[in-house]
Amino acid sequence: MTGLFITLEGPEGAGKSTNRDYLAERLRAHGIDVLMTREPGGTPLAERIRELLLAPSDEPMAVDTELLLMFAARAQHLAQVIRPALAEGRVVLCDRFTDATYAYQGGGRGVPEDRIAILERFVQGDVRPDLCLIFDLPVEVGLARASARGRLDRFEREGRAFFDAVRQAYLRRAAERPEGYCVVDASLPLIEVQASLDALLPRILERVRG
Ligand code: T5A
Repeated sequence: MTGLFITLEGPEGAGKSTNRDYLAERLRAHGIDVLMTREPGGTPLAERIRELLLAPSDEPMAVDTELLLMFAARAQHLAQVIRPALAEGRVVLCDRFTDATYAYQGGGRGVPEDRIAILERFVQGDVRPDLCLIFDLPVEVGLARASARGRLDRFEREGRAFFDAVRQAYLRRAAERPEGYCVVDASLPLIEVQASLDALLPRILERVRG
């Protein structure tokens, strides 16, 4: 039995966590067994790696260190949480996954895609999201939402050009493989974003039920 792996992606403050909770609630209302998780993180050890990645520090983190820590956390998350849940036939809703690496480390930091692809194959084997929902919105809108929460993490301190590159990288990936992605307009009021998810629900339920 294999489950369904759905990832939620997008720039800072796009509403991924809010909408992951909403989607889980809607799927559960249909009797679907849902596991919610996030990256970087998702296990105690991976959450410790997340702390290293997000904490601002006087010592600049080398780009390769950041890339490898993302995949180290992912390896742990896959082993402990994602693979077992999929093997049990559950629906996994994951707040960020490897598309974030292509967007942030690839688009934002300039790591060549083929280097990321090598690590993707090494760490994930054949595990790929069945569906990736990209919550897209103008950079300034997302940053305003994220900064309303107070203290900024290491990524949120980046400049506008970084986040523009992240957003474009996400949109490029969605355009290259439209069958695996769904771009949601996350700049709309929450109720309208959730209506977009409601519209997607039949497609998701059909895939869960095979
Ligand atoms: N990262 C991650 C990488 O660089 N590479 C990788 O491989 C991975 C996996 C942490 C960082 O790690 C980087 C990217 C990130 O910078 P994170 O914590 O998941 O990842 O990222 P954040 O984007 O910082 O998480 P946020 O919590 O800021 O964003 P969300 O989850 O998109 O937004 P959410 O749901 O918390 O909402 C933010 C606020 O906006 C409101 C919510 O109520 C909340 O207050 N909101 C709306 N307001 C108005 N209208 C709407 N439609 C709204 N939707 C939500």
